[in-house]
Amino acid sequence: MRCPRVASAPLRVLPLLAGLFALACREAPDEGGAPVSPFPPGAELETDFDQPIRLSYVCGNRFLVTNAHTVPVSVQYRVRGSSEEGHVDLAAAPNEDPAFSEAMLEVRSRGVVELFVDGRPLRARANEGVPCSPATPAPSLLSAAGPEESGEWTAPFDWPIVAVHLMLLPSGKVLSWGHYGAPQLWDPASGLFSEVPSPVLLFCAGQALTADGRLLAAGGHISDDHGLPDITIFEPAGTWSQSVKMMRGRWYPTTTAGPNGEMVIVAGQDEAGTLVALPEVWFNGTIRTLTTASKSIAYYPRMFLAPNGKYFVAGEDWRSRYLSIAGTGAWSGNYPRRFVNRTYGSAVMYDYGKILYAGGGYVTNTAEVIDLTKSPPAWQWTGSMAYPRRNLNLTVLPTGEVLATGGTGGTTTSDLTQAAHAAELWSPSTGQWTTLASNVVSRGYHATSILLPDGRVLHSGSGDAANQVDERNAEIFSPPYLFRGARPMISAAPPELHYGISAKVSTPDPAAIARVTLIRLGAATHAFDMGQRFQRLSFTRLATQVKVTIPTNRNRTPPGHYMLFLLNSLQVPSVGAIVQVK
Ligand SMILES: [Cu+2]
Repeated sequence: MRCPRVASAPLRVLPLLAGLFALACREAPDEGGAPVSPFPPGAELETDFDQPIRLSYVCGNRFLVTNAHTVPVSVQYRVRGSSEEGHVDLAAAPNEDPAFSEAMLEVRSRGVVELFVDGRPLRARANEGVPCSPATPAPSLLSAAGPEESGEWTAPFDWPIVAVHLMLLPSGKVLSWGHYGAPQLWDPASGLFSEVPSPVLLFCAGQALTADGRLLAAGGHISDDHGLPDITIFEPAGTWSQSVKMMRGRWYPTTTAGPNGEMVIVAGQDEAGTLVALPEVWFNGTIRTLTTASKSIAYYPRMFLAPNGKYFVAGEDWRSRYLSIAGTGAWSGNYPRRFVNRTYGSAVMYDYGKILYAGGGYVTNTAEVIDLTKSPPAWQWTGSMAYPRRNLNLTVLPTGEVLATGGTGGTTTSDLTQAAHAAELWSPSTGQWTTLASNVVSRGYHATSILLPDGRVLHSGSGDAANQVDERNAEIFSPPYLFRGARPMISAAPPELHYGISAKVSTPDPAAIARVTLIRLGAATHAFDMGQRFQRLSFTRLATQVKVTIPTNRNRTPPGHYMLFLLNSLQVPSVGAIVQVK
């Protein structure tokens, strides 16, 4: 269980607030007569990530107020241009992550909401006029729908450990590990497990596949909040090796594969429990530190290789940013999300340069998207899920739709009373979510999901911490597309696809193929899959094949292993062929 207090060593509230007031008051217009807003023009656009009391817009007339102080605070609000006012009592920040309390504020009038403490102006935030989510559909409607509309779950089946980390390997087998017990290799074809003991305890490491198909895990577990400096590699032959050590330990880091075979490692807590501010870049058994890119970022950052070749950290911090690993490294940009607190929300690159971020916090059903092919990029609202959830997993499907599984609407890490069982499917074309079939097992903290090559989604984990039930089992979801008639078939695919060189994928009926898509193999933990990324491939139809070409842009398709899918016009995918892009 993770309980860091990132930026909140006990705060001396009064002097700090006084400082804020002084600043705000100095900027306020000094006029008598008619009531004038004490906030400077444009104040509602201000970003206030570093401030202990934050105000953010949610949807409709709803706002969220958060308090990072370790004492309760009462704030007053007004709605600009109306007589509406009131107050919000904020509890002290809890001693767990995220280390702030929050309260929903729903106002009657549409207008800028202004926040005050003891009558002094603190923050203002515009009402962005975003509709709130549709009502949760009635369970009776859902159970009436067939699998061609709502998909279908298998019954839970045994898994030898809690699969806190869940990875698809180039062999098509699934590697998993948790806190207790040896890592396990599962063969989906036979259903059999084999134990693959690791040289160090990899619980809470950050893992992703390298360009040549090795699973690289950065860090590991000494104790809660204390990480190992090891880099441990699972080789394709099924054995472990140890690479060069990092400069400091990392517990809760993220590892992201780059365009030239480099593996970028950020965040995590070291042997002493201190956040490691400097990223490191592993390449072929060597490691370098980005000495000019110091930034303390919390939790497993939701990081993606972006179209510009930099690494986009979408969260969990409110402000998204780019990390450049050129030279000694640099951070740039400042793209605040629409929703401030997405702690243990999930994020996925659902198309080239496009990221969906959903859920998280205490607890939201909202979601937002950003398009990194635009400059500057900006987060935009998309549809909200039917169920609020944190510790959910987002998994991109061969269609480019995104499946949300698991997680809980409970406001503490171990509260599974509000567990979300229904899978939900997000459409990139409409921005709307559809509620699908429900699984059986409540999966919250340490739940994991990955896409299998056969187009189903493996959902496992939950437990091994936070006094939760240890779920040593898994369930598999078959999305609706598997109940919509015959699947296209890949009769042969080349094991390697080379940049800029066309390759032929054999299929009995090329005329039926409407789309070709590519998804990097998944590597999920802590509500985030560090491996998966989706893209569409252009193709041409031949007599018994489709011809595809991997674009030469390595930022689009970093080298490594992907599932290649053929889809027909009903959006039914083939079984994916695992191919290596190089
Ligand atoms: Cu954990």
